[in-house]
Amino acid sequence: MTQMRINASRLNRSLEELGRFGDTPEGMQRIAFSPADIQGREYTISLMRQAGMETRIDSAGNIIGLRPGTVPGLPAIAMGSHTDTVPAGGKYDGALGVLGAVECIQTLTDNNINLRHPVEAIVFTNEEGTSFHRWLIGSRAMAGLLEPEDENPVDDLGVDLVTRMADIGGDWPKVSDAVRKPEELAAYFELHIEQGPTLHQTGIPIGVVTGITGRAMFEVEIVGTANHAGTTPMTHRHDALLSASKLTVAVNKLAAESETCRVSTVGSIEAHPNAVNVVPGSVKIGLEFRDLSMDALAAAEDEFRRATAKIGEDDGVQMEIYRHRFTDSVPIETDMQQLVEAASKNAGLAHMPVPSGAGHDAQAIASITKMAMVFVPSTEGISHAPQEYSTPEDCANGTQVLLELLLLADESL
Ligand code: HGY
Ligand code: MN
Ligand code: MN
Repeated sequence: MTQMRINASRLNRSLEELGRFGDTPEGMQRIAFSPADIQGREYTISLMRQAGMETRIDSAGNIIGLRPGTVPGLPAIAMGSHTDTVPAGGKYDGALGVLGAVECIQTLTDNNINLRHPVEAIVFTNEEGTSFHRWLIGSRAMAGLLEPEDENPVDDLGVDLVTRMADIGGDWPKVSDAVRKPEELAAYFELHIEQGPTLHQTGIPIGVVTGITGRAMFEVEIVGTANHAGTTPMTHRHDALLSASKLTVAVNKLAAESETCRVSTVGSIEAHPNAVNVVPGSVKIGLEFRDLSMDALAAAEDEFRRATAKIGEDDGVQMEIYRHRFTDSVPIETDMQQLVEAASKNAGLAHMPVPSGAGHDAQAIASITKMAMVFVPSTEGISHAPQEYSTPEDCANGTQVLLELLLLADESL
């Protein structure tokens, strides 16, 4: 175990501080590009500078803090995550990975330790995708994985991405400048809360992430006939909300009953005109499937399309499916998992292999460099909710492992 220890109280203080930006009685509302997100980004930049990093914002709005290395020409070892949250989210998702990275670099500075490699702490833009309904925007931009649909979408308030990016210091028309070449990075490490129950239930403090889930995401517009709720006979209705409900049950059964994929969720719904005395004329739902197997996601899409067509026919409603590009699942290389195991041992902490059911910036960055992820327990496995919580000890443990990982990588890569 190295003598160098991160400063646990400083780390947890910064988590509390960042958690103030966007905190509401309903949970965290630090949605990407919002005023709270901008405040959280500015706070994080101030911590990076305090830790002695040079900071910059790339054209995709990613914040990159840099601590130079001692050996000229070596690629950087990067660590990071995101500071944006889902609506009514928690204080630890993303925040721990960013502030843990900053704490590691602050600890190096405190101890006057200079590594061979340059070290970077990165805040990726709009990881959650709450804004624009497209996730991993910053990390996919850095990895050169943007799609035509990312060119300049308009958000739910009618503001385009070029404008939102300018608000946070990005320059979306020049987003290609944000692309990093593989030779620029030696590795990327992401500390994150597990967002599931395994570590909490087993009492093991560190998760060695074995792979990150794939994801298929769709929106469906269901168009029926708006009509008077009091006068329209039941046999004369084309009730879009009823059809949406049948589709919701069908999507749920894909995972819950036929086990076509690991999980399936209808997470958002908009009914129009959303009045109790009007038979709903149109409804928009957002849904997603997740699985480590991309074949399972393809099978789920087939079953979902069949169910959608049948409900449309039976109910006499129109069904319009919008398919987002699938996010590929990413296995984590054995040698990188072994590095996390060694780092956990150096930190004197028990560890176990855990797959990630959540998506992460690491799965985009994996396409340009080696990567590894470290998990800490989520109390009761809860996340994406105000009850999301990881103890100060768990947060400090994960950050210590991140520091040990950085030191091992600096020697071995
Ligand atoms: O949705 C997710 O899996 C992640 O929290 N963005
Ligand atoms: Mn999340
Ligand atoms: Mn996250």
